[in-house]
Amino acid sequence: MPVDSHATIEVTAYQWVPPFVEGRIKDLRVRWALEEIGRPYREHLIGGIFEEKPSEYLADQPFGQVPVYKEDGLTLFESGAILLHIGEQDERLLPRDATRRGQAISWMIAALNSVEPTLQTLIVLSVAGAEQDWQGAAMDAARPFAEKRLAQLARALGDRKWLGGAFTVGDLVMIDVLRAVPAQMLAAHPNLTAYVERGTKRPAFERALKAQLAAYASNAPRDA
Ligand SMILES: N[C@@H](CCC(=O)N[C@@H](CS)C(=O)NCC(=O)O)C(=O)O
Repeated sequence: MPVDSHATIEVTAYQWVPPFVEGRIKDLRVRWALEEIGRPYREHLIGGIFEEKPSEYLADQPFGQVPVYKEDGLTLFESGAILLHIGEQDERLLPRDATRRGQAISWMIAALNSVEPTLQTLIVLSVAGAEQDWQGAAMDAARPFAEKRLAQLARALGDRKWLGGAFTVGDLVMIDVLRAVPAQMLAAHPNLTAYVERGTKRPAFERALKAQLAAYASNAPRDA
């Protein structure tokens, strides 16, 4: 429901990405958060992921990435900063109570800063190292860092439903980060597998994913 061409909030997304990253682009986090609180947004589709970004776009997002978020003259980049801003507007994503709020922010930063980098290294090596004779050794060297973070996270989550008790932006980002974990690596931690399933079964997540995929479906290049 929240995709609405007349909405005051604007979220950038790509018109097209290669199939293997469909559903994995980070505007999804922003769409998901807005779906959770029922805030409408309009999409600003900026072309293909590999296209050079125009200077006007780089003025908003210096690294030429998505997402960018605009609302009433405010322009934000970095999904974490955007989610904090959205959370400020609704305690269903960011509790007002200082302790629970601090936990939610801590888990969100942990997802972005402690867990995601270990997984990104593996992803970069799997793409950039494809068919290179050093790939296996490089991935073997990087994998223990990701495995250690997952084990630590599994221990911290324990048998709780969400990291801070109730669902927050911390869970939203952590679950999106964990979606990139290879299935057999995640399977070592049944509680993390169940956590990701719980998050991605939320109707708001399902609507956000559907909206992102719909943008690609209507804009895919003919020769793709
Ligand atoms: N730290 C940024 C990362 C954003 C990001 O990685 N965006 C990717 C798509 S998921 C992108 O636009 N990549 C294109 C590029 O780096 O040129 C955030 O969380 O917003």
